[in-house]
Amino acid sequence: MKRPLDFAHIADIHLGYMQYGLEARLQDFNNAFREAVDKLIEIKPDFILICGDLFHHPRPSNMTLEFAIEQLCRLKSAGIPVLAVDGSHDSAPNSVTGTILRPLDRAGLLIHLPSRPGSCYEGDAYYIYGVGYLRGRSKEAVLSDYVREFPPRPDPSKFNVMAFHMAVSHEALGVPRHIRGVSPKALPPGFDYYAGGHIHRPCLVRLLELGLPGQGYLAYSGSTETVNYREADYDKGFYLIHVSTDKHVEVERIGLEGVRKFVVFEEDITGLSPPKATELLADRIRAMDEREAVLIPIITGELPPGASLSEVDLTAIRSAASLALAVRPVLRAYEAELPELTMPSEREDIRKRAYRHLVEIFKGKGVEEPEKLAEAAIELIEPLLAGDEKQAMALLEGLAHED
Ligand SMILES: [Mn+2]
Repeated sequence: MKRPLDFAHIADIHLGYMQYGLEARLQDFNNAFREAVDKLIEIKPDFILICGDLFHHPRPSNMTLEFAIEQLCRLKSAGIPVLAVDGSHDSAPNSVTGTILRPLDRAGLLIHLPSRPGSCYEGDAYYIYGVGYLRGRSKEAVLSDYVREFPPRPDPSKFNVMAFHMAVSHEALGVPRHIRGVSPKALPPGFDYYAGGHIHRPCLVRLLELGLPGQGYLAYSGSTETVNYREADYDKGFYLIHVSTDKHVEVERIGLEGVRKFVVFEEDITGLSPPKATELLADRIRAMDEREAVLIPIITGELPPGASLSEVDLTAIRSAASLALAVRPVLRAYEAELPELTMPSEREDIRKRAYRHLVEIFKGKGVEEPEKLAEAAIELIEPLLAGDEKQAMALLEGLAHED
């Protein structure tokens, strides 16, 4: 290579995402990008690669667009070119709408790789090939179609980078199993660095480890803010790639500090009635409460027989915090299946079984004196079946007036 090269790899910025309907969360995504831009202006790399999902929506609000333009203008003034591909969130939803990245390209604020001839951009020391998010059920098939239509032409005398927004399946990349991605072998060969977006967990893997030729890496830079509470633990930031003239690659992680804190914790409510479970969770929220944090209690376990999930008072749990920005309970507990009733032989037996069954249901609902209520329910059956309304009313009134 003619000269050493430094470039930044960033992705999944999700501008315009108003998580939980909170203006503060929308600002968080803006703040994370602003912090990244601050750092990038200081670092002044040769170029910046945005590997998809700059925006959370294909048609961002005017406010979000204004913010993005402001930041892209700052980079332009600093003389740092921005190259981008679209992601699953900001790619063209249809051919009429098109992608938001095209007008930004036309305005000279970024280079939208897929809009450029050959889906690439070339400098004196680098060749960058970009593939945005590809719609279609078989990602390998749509990728191979794309590569056939726009054949990549990596230049061995330059540093060759492929920017993409898709999941690559390999255990070293830790891509969740439910995400069907392409095999590393489906990627076009000849690149020194494969810069990925779409997977929000940062990951840096040697090409050799993926069975690909070359000394470089395949990397996901991860997201810049927490798009889903499951990603709360992942480091937020981007990569800075240093390449020497003999193509020796060193990758540096640049972390973002101003990211919103999430406190995610699990609480098992097995055996508790819904009111008791609500109480326990409210207590836990008060104990975990933290200024400006997002609290995510994950409620697990099995409710007692007869109790239903809708009886867990999520509003009471949410309002137990006084310092946190928000409390967002995740209800993963399940309702108990009631024991199956087998046909008894005697009439007396069915009454006993029904009684025991009802006691369990009322206990689960946190009813006081469940035995008394179950007994009354059983006694009601006979007059109801006989159409004896008077007798049924008398029983009900007796129940209401007893205390
Ligand atoms: Mn994303």
